[in-house]
Amino acid sequence: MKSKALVSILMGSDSDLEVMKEAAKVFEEFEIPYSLCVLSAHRTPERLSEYIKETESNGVQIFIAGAGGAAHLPGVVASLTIKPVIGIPIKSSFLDGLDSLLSIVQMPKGIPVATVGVNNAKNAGLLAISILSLKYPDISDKLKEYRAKMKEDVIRTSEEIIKIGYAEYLRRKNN
Ligand code: RP5
Repeated sequence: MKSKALVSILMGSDSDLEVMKEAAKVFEEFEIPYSLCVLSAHRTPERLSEYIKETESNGVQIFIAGAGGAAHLPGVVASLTIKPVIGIPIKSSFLDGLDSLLSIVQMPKGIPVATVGVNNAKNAGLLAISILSLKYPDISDKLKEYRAKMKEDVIRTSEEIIKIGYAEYLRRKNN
């Protein structure tokens, strides 16, 4: 069992936590140790830089960073480490997250950030797990099981809709 954090989850504000907790939940399900921290690229740049150094020297291998609006956190994290960085655009109040998405995805050549969909912290967690599975066979096995279960769930749903019809299926689902 690994005990030191392998993944660091960062976010620009505690208002991002409702979204970002979905990444944490994936790591809990896979029993992968992670750390979680609120730090801003704009408000706490020095602390952010120190934190990246500290967590890297403690063994963190992947950074996940979520931010909204002028969402510079993932890009700044990527500028401070050569570890993979996964960015999560957080849905913003004025532009629905398009500002966050473009701020994160349009990185300059040389400093990439792997960007997931708006608010899709779950996929960020799963992508991190996919990267970790290159190194850890136990994580790879769990990811294969996860995918197999997902496949079974879709097939079961499909069969149920065929059996009882879509209207009854929706009635039961919404009750
Ligand atoms: C970004 O601005 C944060 O990542 C957050 O998504 C957004 C709003 O921040 P607060 O107004 O909650 O501090 O820095």
